[in-house]
Amino acid sequence: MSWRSSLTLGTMQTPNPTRRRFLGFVGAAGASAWLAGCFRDPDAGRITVSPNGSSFAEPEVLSSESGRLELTLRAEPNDIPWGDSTRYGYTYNGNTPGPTLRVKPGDQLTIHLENQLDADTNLHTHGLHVSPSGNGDNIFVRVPPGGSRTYSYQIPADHRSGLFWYHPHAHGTVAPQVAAGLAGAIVITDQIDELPEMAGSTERTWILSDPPIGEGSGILDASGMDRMQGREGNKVLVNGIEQPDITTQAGVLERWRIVNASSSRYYRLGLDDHPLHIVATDGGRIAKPVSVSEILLSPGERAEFFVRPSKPGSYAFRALEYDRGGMGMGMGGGMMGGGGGSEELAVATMTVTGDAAPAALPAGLVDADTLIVPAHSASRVLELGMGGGGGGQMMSFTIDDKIFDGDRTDITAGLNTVEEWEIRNTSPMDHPLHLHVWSFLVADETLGSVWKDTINVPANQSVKVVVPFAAIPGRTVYHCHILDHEDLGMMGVIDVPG
Ligand SMILES: [Cu+2]
Repeated sequence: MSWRSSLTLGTMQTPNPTRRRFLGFVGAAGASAWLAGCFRDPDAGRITVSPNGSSFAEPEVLSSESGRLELTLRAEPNDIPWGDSTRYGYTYNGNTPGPTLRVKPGDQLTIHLENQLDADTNLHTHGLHVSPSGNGDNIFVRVPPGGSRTYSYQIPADHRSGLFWYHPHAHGTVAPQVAAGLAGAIVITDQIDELPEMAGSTERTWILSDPPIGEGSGILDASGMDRMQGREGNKVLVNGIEQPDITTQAGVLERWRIVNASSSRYYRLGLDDHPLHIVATDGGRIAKPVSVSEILLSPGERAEFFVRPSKPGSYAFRALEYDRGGMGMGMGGGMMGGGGGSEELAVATMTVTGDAAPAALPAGLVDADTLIVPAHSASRVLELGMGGGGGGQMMSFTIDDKIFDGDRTDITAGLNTVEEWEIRNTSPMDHPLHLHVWSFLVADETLGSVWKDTINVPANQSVKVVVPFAAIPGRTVYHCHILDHEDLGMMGVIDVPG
């Protein structure tokens, strides 16, 4: 059995004062060069973004009231403010990321999607345990240019709390639309969020993206090689801002919720001199906080953790080097690419004032009984593979040797049964597998048993997950969350008949 961890516990990074000072200097220079900062224009309702050195800011937050949240999301191309210039991208209601939606278990969420793009789009609520049928989380429906559709999601009364997100899922256009900016956070809160340490913390939601930066729709084009490798931009943005600065005080409990909304980029994240006290993985909260030195977030994954600043200083939050493998075809030149190696990048800076003892962490979160892996009645092997591609043809990206066909059902599972899936990756690059609607349990070597909906399967390795097909029937998909791979066909259809 080969359980693998997507959240890895390494040794603590040895502090590197030289490097830290250097990054701090760059941050300070950026701040003085871009005095405009980040602010909300009350007339346009848009965030004006400096390319570098702005304060941390979050999208507009829309919260449910009396069990309901209803809103319109208008997807449209826009020239997004970028320093004293603009960059081309896609926005929801004029902004990227779109609004953060805060709801509770039992709520009804209604979203009127308007498509002002020149291609089909639609909406997926990533990680929500809601119906994939009818007007629910139905990714088979496509909304044509100029069209609209009303989505209605009944969030179960026993839904786990945590960070989820929404983005388009119209097969064939997903990677460019998400890369161009169409994403937003969904936060589900419950009694865990009311624990004194949680409620008293400084909560921040981070949407990480690496959009193409430039003018005109041509920036959304990607070469065949870029699509096979999975497109990556040159800059990492936090809520649309490059290298924001977080200002906080020693003794404050910072709580960060992070979603990797990049179409392909992996983030191996670490904060100088501060362990990360994990509270939740992408499927929900864990039993009690666990300290790690770094986390790896593949596309689609989320994490929630505490940071406990206690000493004054400026600390870099960085994406460390990560090699997610690559094509490595090595034939005829030109196809070597660079593989998927990401270089180290500064993501944000935390500036701490004062000197105080670190704040206390909550002793417990969810009841450990909710994390017990149930016995399974069926086992299944899924194989993620790459093949073909000779003679100048595009390489194929497959699950069980098949390319996506929405009219074909690949897996049928019984409602309220439990299956164990072994996901094998026979290719030389990592693929993060995401299953819609039904989260699964993973025995993480560091965190113990956790709920997840997206799991990285490293190159030439395999992982096992246990999936309870609980309560909600329907037909939907599982796929690689390197979204170019999904668009190229690395997706299958699962049906859980009611
Ligand atoms: Cu993939």
